[in-house]
Amino acid sequence: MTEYETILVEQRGRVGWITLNRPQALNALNSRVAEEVTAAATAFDEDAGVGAIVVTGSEKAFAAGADIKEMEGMTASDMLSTDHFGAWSDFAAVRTPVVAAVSGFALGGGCELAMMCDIILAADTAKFGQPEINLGVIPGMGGTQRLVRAVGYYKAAELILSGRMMGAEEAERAGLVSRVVPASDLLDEAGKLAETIASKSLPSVYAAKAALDAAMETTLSAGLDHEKKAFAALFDTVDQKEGMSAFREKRAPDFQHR
Ligand code: CO8
Repeated sequence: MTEYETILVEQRGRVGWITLNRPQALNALNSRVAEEVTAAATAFDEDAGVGAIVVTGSEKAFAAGADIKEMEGMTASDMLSTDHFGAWSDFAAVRTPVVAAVSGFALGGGCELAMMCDIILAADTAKFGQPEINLGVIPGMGGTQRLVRAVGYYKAAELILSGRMMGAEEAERAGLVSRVVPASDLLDEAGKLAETIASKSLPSVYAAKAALDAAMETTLSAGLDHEKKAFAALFDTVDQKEGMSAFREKRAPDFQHR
C-alpha cells in the first residue's frame, strides 16, 4: 500500500479506514492532507473489495480546520490560481459511502470535511463549528452550502456568523450528526456501521449514494426522475435477482456486488 505522510490507511475486511494523523497541528488540513486523503479514498473507491470508507481523526480532534499557517500568507490570486483545496472536490465525489467518525474538534475545514462524508457519527466529546469568521474569512470548503442543507438556514447562519461551536448533542438535534456515542465506542460503532453498508450489494449502494447526492443538488422533480431511472437500472444486476430470491426463500442474500 502507498506510503502516506499525514494519514494512516488500512483495509479491514470490506472497509477502508483513513485516519488523519497530524497530531501536532490537531489534524489541520494542509494541501498534503487534501492530496493524501483524496488519493487514499480514490484508491478504495476503485477497489470493488471495499464497500465503505471510514474517515476519522484523533480523540482530541477530527480536524481543527484548514491549516491556518499554510494559508496565512496567501493572496487571492494564489487561492484562485492554485485551487488550493480542489482535491477535496474529488474526495466528495467518490462513489463509495463514507462515514465520518468525529471525536473532539471538527472546526472549519474539519466540519466541512465531515460534511463531505455521507454519515457523521459523533463521540459525545465532538465539537462542530465554522469559526472562519474569527479569522477574517468565511468557510471555503463547502460550509456555507452544506451546513445550510444539513441544519437549515437559520441555525447555519448563527453558527457561521458568530463562529460559535456546538456540541455533539446539539449537532444531533440539528440533524448534522446521525448518532452520538460514548467516545470510547466511536471507532467500534463506525466500524460496525461501515461493515453493514459494505455487506450490501455494491451497485445498489453506489446507486443509493448517487440518488442521495441528487437530492442535495437538484429540484424534487429532477431528483425523482434520477431515482426512477436508477431504481430501474438495478433490475439488470445479479444482486437484485439474488436479493429478491433470497427474500422469497427466507435466507440471507449472497451478494456478488454486480
Ligand atoms: N491550522 C494550523 N494549526 C492549527 C490549527 C489550524 N486550523 N488548529 C490548531 N493548530 C495548531 C496550533 O497552532 C497548535 O500548534 P503549536 O503547538 O505549534 O502552537 C496546535 O495545533 C495545538 O493547538 P492549540 O494549542 O490551539 O490547542 P487548544 O486545545 O488550546 O485549542 C482549538 C484547540 C480551539 C481547536 C484551537 O487550536 C483553534 O482555535 N484552532 C483553530 C480553529 C479554526 O479557526 N479553524 C478554522 C480554520 S480556517 C478553515 O478551516 C477554512 C476552510 C476553508 C479553506 C478553503 C480554502 C480554499
